[in-house]
Order: sequence, then C-alpha cells, then structure tokens
Amino acid sequence: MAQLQLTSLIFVSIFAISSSSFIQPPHPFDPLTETELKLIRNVIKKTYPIGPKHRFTFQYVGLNEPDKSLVLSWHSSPHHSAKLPPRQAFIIARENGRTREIVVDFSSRAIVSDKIHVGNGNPMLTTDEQEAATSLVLKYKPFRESIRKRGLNILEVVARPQRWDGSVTEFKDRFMAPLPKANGTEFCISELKPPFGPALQNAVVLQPNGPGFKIDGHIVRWANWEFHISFDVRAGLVISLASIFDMDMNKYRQVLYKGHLSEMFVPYMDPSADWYFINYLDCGEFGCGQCAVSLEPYTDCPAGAVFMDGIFAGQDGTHTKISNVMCIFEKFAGDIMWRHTETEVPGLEITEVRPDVSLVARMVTTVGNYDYIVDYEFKPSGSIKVEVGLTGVLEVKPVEYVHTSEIKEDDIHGTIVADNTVGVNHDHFITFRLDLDIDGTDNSFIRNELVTKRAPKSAHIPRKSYWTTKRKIAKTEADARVKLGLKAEELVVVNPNRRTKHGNEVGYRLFPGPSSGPLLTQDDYPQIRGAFTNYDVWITLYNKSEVWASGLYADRSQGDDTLAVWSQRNREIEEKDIVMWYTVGFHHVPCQEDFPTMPTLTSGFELRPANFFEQNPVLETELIKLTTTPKCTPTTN
Ligand SMILES: *[C@@H]1O[C@H](CO)[C@@H](O)[C@H](O)[C@H]1NC(C)=O
Ligand SMILES: *[C@@H]1O[C@H](CO)[C@@H](O)[C@H](O)[C@H]1NC(C)=O
Ligand SMILES: [Cu+2]
Repeated sequence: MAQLQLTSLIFVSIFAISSSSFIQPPHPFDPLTETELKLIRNVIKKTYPIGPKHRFTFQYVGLNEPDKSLVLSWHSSPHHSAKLPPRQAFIIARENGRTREIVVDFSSRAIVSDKIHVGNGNPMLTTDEQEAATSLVLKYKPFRESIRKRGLNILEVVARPQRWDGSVTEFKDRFMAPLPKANGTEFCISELKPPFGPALQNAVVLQPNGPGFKIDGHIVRWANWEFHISFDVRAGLVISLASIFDMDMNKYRQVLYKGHLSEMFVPYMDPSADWYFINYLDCGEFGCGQCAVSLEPYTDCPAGAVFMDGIFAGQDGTHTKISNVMCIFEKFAGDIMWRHTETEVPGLEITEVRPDVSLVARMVTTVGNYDYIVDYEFKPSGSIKVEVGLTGVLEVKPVEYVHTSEIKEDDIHGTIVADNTVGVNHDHFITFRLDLDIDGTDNSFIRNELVTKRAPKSAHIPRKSYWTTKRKIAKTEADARVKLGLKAEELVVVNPNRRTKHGNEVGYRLFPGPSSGPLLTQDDYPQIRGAFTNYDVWITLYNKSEVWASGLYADRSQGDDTLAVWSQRNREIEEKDIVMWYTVGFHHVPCQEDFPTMPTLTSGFELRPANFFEQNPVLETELIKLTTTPKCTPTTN
C-alpha cells in the first residue's frame, strides 16, 4: 500500500515537470536531469533526425560550463538568491561522419551554437559502439573458427575495441599459445570453499544515530565543509565549490572551485605486433563516468553511506542511469587527528587526543579489466586528500611457460603470474584537474625550494650547514611545470592579496604522493598522445575549454590538443585564475599476488591549508560521542 502511494506521488511530480514550463535545477553545477536530457533530444530532433539509421548519434552530453564569474556571484549572494547563470548543455554528436559540437540553451529551448570539429581525434565511444565493434569480431566466421580450434567457448570470449583501425579490416591467426587454465582463478565468494583467509568479521563501524552529514540536492554539508557533488559521463564524480567554514572569520572560504578526474593513461610495455597498440586513454576513449559502476552498500561503501545515481545520455540521446554510482560516507579509521602528551613540565602530565574523522565522496570506475576507486576525502583540518585505489584483474597474455627457468626470450615484458600466463608490465597515470580558488580566483603558484646553506663560520658554533627556503613565484606556465623528486621544494597555491594576521599569504600546499613519471621516449606515439604526463604537476591559466588533459577528442588523437600543448602557450599565471593538474602515477610490474584479482594498491596526494587559518582549525574539536548499540538479549517466553 505504502509503495503504491509512493508510485502515484512520483507520477504526479513527473507529470508536473513535463507539463509546466521547464524548471531549472537549483544549483548551476547540478548534473543534467532526465527532463533536461529529454528536452535536449527534442530540441536537436528539430534540426537533425536522430538515430544510427540517420547517422546521428550522441557521443557526449554534459553541462556546458557556466561562466565562472556568474557562478561565483550567484554563490556569494545571500542564500544564493541571485539569478542563476544561463543553463546550457554541451553535446558532441556524430552526424553523417562528421563530429559536431552543439550547445543547447534550456531557457530558449534552442540550439545556440553548432560547429563542425575540424582537426584530429574523435569523440568518446558510446557503449553501443563498443558493443557493436565487439560483436563484429565475435560474429566474424574466421575468428569463430580460430576460437573453436582452441577448444574455447565463444560465449566466454571477450573482445575489446582497441582504437587503431575501425572494423574488421584484416584478420590474422598467427600462433597458438598454450591456454592458461582457469585453475585457482575463482573469486566469487559463493564459489570459494574453506579454509578461508584472515578473519575480519568483527571489524565493523556502525552509525546507530545515522551519518553526520546532510545532503541537500547535490550539496553536501559536513562538519566545517560544504561542497557540490555531480556526475559527468567522461569524468565521473565531480566536486565543485568546496569551501570550508572559518570560525575566526565566521564565514565559508573558497578552496576548490572544481576538481575531477581528467584522464587515465595506461600504456603497456610489450612492443610486439600483438600488443604494441595496447595503450588506453580511459576517460577520453571509454568515459570514466560511462564505465563507473553501481556501488554496493556495506562493501563498496561502509554502513551509513548515502548513494547517488548517475544520469547521462545514451547514443540515441535517451537517458541512461547508473544507480548508486557515487557514495558519501564518514570515515573513521582509528586515525589520530592530533594529540599531545605533555611530559616536560615537572609534576604535570596532560594528555589530549582527538580522533580523526573525515568525509569521503567515492566512485569506482571499471574500465575493462581494471577497477579504479577514486576517493575525495575532506578533513576537518582543511585537508582534501585525493586517493586512487587500483584493483581488478591484470591484462595478461598467454605464454608457453609455466616456470621462469623455461623462458627463452630476452624479455617476456612482464611476470609469470600463473601457468602459461604473463601479467604484462604497464603504467597507470591518473590525471586530475584541480581548479583551486584559494579565498578568491586570483592566485599564484609558489615553489619554495629548500636549499642547503653553509653555516656562517664561527668559533663558538660547530654547525656547518642548514637549509632554508628560497621562494620562487611561477610567473608563467613554463615556470610551473614540476617533475617531483628532482628538488626539495614546497608547492603552494597562494592568494597574494589575502594575508593572515601575521602577514603570511594564505595558501594551500600540495603534498604529492610518490612520483612515477613516464619512461617512454618523447617520440613514441603513445607518449605523444599522453604528453600531459611529462610533468607531475602543471599549472595553466583557467580556460573553460581546457578540461581534458588528453584533449577534447582523445580517441585516435595525435597529441596536438593536450595539456602539454596548452602549457606551451606559456601564459602568465601570477595573480591569475589558475588550474592545477596533478598526475598520480604507478609503474606496474605485476606479481603473483596480483592474480587472479589484485589487492587494492593506493596512491594519491593531499591539498593542505598552509597559513590559510590563523591557527590549528581543529584545536577546539569536541570528542566523538561513543554510542554503543544495545546488545540483543534473547527473550524467553
Ligand atoms: C589446481 O591447482 C591445485 C593447487 O595448485 C592442484 O592441487 C589441482 O590439482 C589443480 N587442479 C587442476 C584441475 O588442475
Ligand atoms: C582556450 O582554450 C582553447 C582550447 O585550447 C583555445 O582554443 C583558446 O584559444 C583558449 N583561449 C584563450 C583565451 O587562451
Ligand atoms: Cu596495473
């Protein structure tokens, strides 16, 4: 009965939306709604007949980034009462073999811009296209025959579009490798048999009073943080307008205007005819949002997590939904926020400890064989930690060997991880676009080099050396290209027009993770396309068209529209609206433990306030209230 009522309620509200005039979502960064996707399709249908038969397909549909100044004046108006910026959608479509860039305006319900893309590269492949390409191969008679010859079941064969040619233009059946057996590759809990591994069943954190955060539409409020969470078919989870409450100033202060995944570059290191082309630009080719998966309560995200769906357009323009594609939860992992035991004052001993709690916004994108867990973690201390966890299944190739002693070649380009199975060497480069706005848009990038100095000669002081900071302001984009690990330096984004009481520029410091820069040569085709990994950190001048590090058109791109090319413009970046790009890199030499599924390997970075607050902003944090759930006592009758 209750369910029936609910259904009719939902029906009424949908009816209201579609029959009345169009209602704009309350936040300028809210993802496109089902109603909006319908409207886009209807508007475009007036100009173009839609569908593969008419050779018109939607390759990307997303929010057309509203003008930043309009968003900021809306955001800073009391209770967000100012007029919302015009709402528009940006569409990349294939029409009769051409790529079109279309902007649809919602209030005028019209196409306001329509351009044909000239230049290299192609839009993201839709799921339908990937399936079509795959089935072309699986239906191809000589291919089916080759599978039969190997004693395999075609229904268990996976084919994947590898972005080099297009369809079946050529078929080669070159050699038969002994097929790896499926022995020991089972990973479904329902199929696994005892003895089981380490016992973890008691490690559970429950939130009997519910989570401590509030979600209002797409705005998340928790502790001293407020941010907006959204979903894009190419980037996946998008954080915007993240600001932190400053108790001294009694107001929210801007930190991150927008932050999201920009690209994932995964080149493999086997240059043979069968493997040389295996290099992926996951977000640009397959869509890191399109490949995102529904998260499972209690396993993908802990108890108390709140889930959100991702809605986007399929290739015919109708909406597709990935339910529970993002989750938000409080993380309490037994870490210490800060502590001190005062032992130096005689007769006095004080211990103060504050346990750490943070808020995590998570998505998991499964691009083919790999699963990437992407976490944005907000800490009450003002830190934003971005973490990428790699798990899933290795990309493997069959070999005739079962033991290292049998290897005849110089290089098998990987590691024998199981009988007749080599896990091939490769990299994972995960590039984030971070549009930091520290207390406003006009920021500078400071490289504080730590330099060793000789101590002044003195008869009384035996010290010979010390280090001190040498401050360098990055004046241009070239000054801001950073390869980590070459120098000891502090990287800080500051607002030079805002200072603390003590005169320090307010800022946020980048605490990088381990650096793993690219090892391919600069003249190698994959590296030309992946040139945005040539530096670990880049700063560019804000430009709303420069969002995707691999270029707007990553598929079969030629590297002429990457972050590396934009940086070559060498624009001035001092006291400007600037964007930071950070690449989390992994060189992956597979090992046996990575097989058949790989235990999560994590890396990331942290953005941490540096002279942003007047003092430790979590000094006055109260202790966590411990709540114990009442034990169930068996009732006796
Ligand atoms: C699978 O592997 C286990 C352990 O290595 C071995 O005892 C068993 O005989 C294997 N089974 C098959 C069917 O090869
Ligand atoms: C913004 O970026 C686009 C794409 O790279 C470029 O064509 C355009 O010239 C840039 N605009 C400015 C003002 O730099
Ligand atoms: Cu890997």
